Amino acid sequence: MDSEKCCDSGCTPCERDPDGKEPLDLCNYVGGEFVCHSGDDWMNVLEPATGHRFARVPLSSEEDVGAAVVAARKAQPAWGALSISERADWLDRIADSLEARYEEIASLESRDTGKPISLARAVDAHRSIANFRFFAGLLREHEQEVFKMVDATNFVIQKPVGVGALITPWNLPLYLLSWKVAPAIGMGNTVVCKPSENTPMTADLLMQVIDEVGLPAGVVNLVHGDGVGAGAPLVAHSDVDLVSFTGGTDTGKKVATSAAPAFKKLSLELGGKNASIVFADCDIDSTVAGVVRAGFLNQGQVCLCGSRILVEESIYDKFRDRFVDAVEEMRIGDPSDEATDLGALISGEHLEKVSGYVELAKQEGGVLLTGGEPCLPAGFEHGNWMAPTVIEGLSSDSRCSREEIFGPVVTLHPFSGEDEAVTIANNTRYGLAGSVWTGDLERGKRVSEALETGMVWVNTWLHRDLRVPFGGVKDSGVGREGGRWSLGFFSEAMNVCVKHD
Ligand code: TXE
Repeated sequence: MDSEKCCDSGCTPCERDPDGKEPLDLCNYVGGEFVCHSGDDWMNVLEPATGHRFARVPLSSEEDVGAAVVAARKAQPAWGALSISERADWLDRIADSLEARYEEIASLESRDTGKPISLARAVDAHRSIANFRFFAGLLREHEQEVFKMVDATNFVIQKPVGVGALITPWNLPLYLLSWKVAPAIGMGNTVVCKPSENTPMTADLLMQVIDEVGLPAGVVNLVHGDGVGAGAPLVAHSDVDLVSFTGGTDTGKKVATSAAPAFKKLSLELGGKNASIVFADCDIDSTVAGVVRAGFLNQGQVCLCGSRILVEESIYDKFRDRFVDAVEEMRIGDPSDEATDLGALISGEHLEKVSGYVELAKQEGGVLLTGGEPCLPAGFEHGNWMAPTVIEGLSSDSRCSREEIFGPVVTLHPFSGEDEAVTIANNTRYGLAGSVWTGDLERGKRVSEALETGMVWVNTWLHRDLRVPFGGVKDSGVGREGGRWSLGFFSEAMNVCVKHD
């Protein structure tokens, strides 16, 4: 993005920054200090809803990444030597400080991502604090595993891995960054965070909090920048022992290619193309509401979104009509309005990608039942807006039915019988999540277990217990985080076998 243009319409920032203020220039956070990046390349941070520039993010380089890794390495021995309960106390201090800034997190996240303030409050701010509190509690409960033999005892020691690279995307910025930082430092690692260049603001706020609580210097570091300039050098850095990545599948491949030869511990949480499977015996009122939420939460920009809706033939027409009515009732517009259900998409580039899939759907024989065009709420002409879109009539083999669109676009597919539902649901390169809506809970579990995914919800969606494993299969990623799976990933298990009489 040209630093002199704040959007593709060619206007200059001064015409578009209504308050006329200079944008806030963000800094990196290295070794306990806010520092400028070594270069002078910047990227504008634009409000997705208005296109207004409100900050600039540094495009850091390999040199900046190197300094952050050095700081992390230097801090790791002392940090790793603390007791697990001492580190848990630090997580609670961070949570307390975040809690005091709850509303600020919500409004900043809403402004930075374009999501409705109600969502930023209920999901992003709430969960970011909960992540630190949850892992503080889990660490305190964590007991060393001991396996006794007749003549020996095995002690399992979970040691820190070392320096971790935590790379996060733009859809749930602080929610996902905190999900990684908390267990990573809780298990004694030190980290270098690289948030998305599209949504750097709450990562910056987290560094302010970390600075305020006085976390020892170098335990958490942050380098802003894009994938090529900062992300890739961070993954490749010879002194990075572990990489936890959440983002797109194609980028995940690049990360894996770079990390694998050095045998770095690697966790990849990637894209999804999840099915919501609706059986005729479902409670249709709660199912329509649940499947609309699963399809369009965060403007469909969640890897867990149910973007394919499979409906048992006998209720297809009735469900379709009820579903489209509910979609059309959603309010799209000003993210700062408490009544808004749908905000803007993250960027003009992403809007173009999603719009391209709608055009492709038409070419693939799809019929648009609602939506399908960019919409511009009054006063938000420079935002990235798309009306929620519902498409039917596509083959389950079509590209739009198998590829991740990651926007407010869902496809409807009728099925007859469980086997066909499972076949359609599994007919994609992804395998992250799904949901099954039925009055028969045995069937709900049976169909769930037949899905090639890492997670399934029955008669609900995104109902999260942080103790459970989170992750996917196939092109949705490798590994699991969450609960003890996070503690396991962010540590190296060592067994000490002590012989006795
Ligand atoms: O993700 P990227 P983006 C999907 C969704 C979306 C697509 C791209 O389909 O359209 O991914 O979104 C950093 N080495 N999801 O562009 O490119 C990058 O700077 C190291 C699903 O946000 O994967 C950012 O911080 N790092 C996903 C992070 O990786 C690199 C949520 C993610 O960027 C890098 C978001 C590289 N070579 C998008 N290139 C989910 N699973 O929820 C980029 N990065």
